[in-house]
Amino acid sequence: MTRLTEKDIKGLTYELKLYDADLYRKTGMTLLQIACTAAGLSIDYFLQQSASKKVAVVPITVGQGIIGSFASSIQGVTNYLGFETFVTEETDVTGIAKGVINGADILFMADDNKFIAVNLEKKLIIDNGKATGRGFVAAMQGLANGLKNKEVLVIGAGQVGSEAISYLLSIGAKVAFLDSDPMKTKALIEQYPDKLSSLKIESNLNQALLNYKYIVDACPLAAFMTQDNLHPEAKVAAPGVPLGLTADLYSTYQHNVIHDPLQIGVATMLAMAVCQ
Ligand code: 2YC
Repeated sequence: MTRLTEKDIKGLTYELKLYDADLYRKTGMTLLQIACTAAGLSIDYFLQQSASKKVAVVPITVGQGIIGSFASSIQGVTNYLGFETFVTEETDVTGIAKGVINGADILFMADDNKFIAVNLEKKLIIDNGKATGRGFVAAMQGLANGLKNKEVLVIGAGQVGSEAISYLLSIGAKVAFLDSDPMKTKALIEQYPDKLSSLKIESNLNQALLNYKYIVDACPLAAFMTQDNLHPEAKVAAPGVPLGLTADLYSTYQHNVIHDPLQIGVATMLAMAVCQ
């Protein structure tokens, strides 16, 4: 996924209540329900875990370094979902050590290439890309009143897109996808030999956009969805940045769009990390 900037996430923590209310209006699901649905665990179990498990977020300085508000935004989401969370004062290895010493059961950390949650007790690594793909499909189920037997276009077959495809197939949706890299397309088809009747490759983005009501935008292109090239009743799941819709379209059409820079991905990482 494209690297965040502080501008993308500033204020996220303070707006979580409003964000969750908006999410509920669009999908009929709360952030908690979306995360637990995507992770396949009961809300009761998640809440029971929140009473006893502690989360540490460790800032990582390697490569392009710290992103302002990144660690505190993660803490904001895990706190909001009921888990006691602290951001370690130290960074990198010292931060990891301090997190464990101060009793964290789950660590969140990200370098320039990977953003993970680690369940220390269960030796489990949850990747943000996978969690984001599942979380946004779970939210899309709410937006679409169920996706079984419905046709969904997934744009981009990278980490987020390929997990979205996998989850969509598992809930009985009919998936069409396209990716600029033919190798990724080929790899995906080979991954699902028994699902070929529910899996279709599209080759022309503009043509595909007009033909599908449900779209998962898992590609790094900015502002390629406009008033003119979308299905008139399109509903879009658009994880992360940059946003695939033009700012104009998003301002008038956001009631049919699920979009955030971190929230659903982090919430789903937490649910997948506490797993039942
Ligand atoms: O502040 C820090 O600890 C930095 N090392 C965090 C770097 C995150 C880089 N990754 C991204 O911006 C995006 C995430 C939204 C998920 C994947 N890439």
